[in-house]
Amino acid sequence: MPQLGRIKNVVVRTVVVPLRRAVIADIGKFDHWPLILTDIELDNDVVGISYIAPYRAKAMASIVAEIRDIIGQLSGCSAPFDAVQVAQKALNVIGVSGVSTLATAAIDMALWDAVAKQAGLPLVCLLGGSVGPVRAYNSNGLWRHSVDTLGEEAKELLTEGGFTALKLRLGNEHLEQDLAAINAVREAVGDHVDIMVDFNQALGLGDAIRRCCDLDDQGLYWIEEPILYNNLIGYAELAKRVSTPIQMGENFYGERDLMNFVRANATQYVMPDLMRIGGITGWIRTSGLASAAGIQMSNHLYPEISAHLLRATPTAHWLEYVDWASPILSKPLEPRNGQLSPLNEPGIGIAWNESAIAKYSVAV
Ligand code: SMN
Ligand code: MG
Repeated sequence: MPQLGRIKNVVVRTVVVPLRRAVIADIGKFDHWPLILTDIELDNDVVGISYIAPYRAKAMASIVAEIRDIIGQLSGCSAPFDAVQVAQKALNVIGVSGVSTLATAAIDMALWDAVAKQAGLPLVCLLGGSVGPVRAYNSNGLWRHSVDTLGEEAKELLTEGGFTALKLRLGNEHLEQDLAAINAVREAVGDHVDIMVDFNQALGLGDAIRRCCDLDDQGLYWIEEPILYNNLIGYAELAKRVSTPIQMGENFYGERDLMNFVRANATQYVMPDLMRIGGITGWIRTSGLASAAGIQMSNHLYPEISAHLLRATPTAHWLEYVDWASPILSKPLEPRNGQLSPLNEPGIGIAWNESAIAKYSVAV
């Protein structure tokens, strides 16, 4: 009987890559994007790889240290389920959310990559699905910069891969400024493009109720994270009062966060982020709950890996497309007709461009 290999060696590297368009949102401004790359080599020579993007370059040192700590607890075991159990038990004493989950996710995804490579299957096939297209929106722009440039940028974003849906970032001080941003994009793209909007937690609850109700007649596809991500009671109030569907979940840490929001009827849509939800294991657990609750589920970032998972997610909704990891990938995804297909090769959908990694490498 073939068996999973055992962990022989782990290499964790850090890079900071340039962004084509600076990210400007209420949570911060970023013109570069830090990535932690984890390579787990097994004793059968299979190498499982993953990346996570922790936003802040200076935060990488603590996460890398935690990845190494967890690897030290695994005693060579390369089964993702077992590894997550060990990591969650060990990290319980310092808190399972936050850095612990990010580090666990990095390891979990590299181990799933190794499992898929040992099976000789793309991740989606290992999960019982098939390789094929996923409907996507282009999230590579429309940040909170001057309203004068939004229309042109919106047109560019549509042509970058035949997209029919875009995400615009809001959360300006005054309603009129948010309306001007929506109008600029709508006038540029016409009536047949779906516009999602994202507040990145900019508003307090009272202001959010007022602002979202004021935007209800704008034909927006969803309103994302109007208030602080963990304000469960506030989201329940918003979901009840606002007619445009509420989207959130990029800051869920593990499947229980989704369960709590579902039980409170606190959101219409969810969009877990692989780094925070607990990697592929966390996604699988979460997608089961979303399916049972009948809640449509999109991804946040990590399009290369999420494309596999969405094709095995019963309530799959939209793929968020960003190309931020593309500078260090040898086979970046190519959007066509507003869709993306997961890489049709064994693994979770990523392969390194080693010379680019050397170029963008940073010490932590
Ligand atoms: C976002 C993602 C990454 C950095 C800043 C903001 C945003 C999204 O919340 O949903 O794309
Ligand atoms: Mg968001």
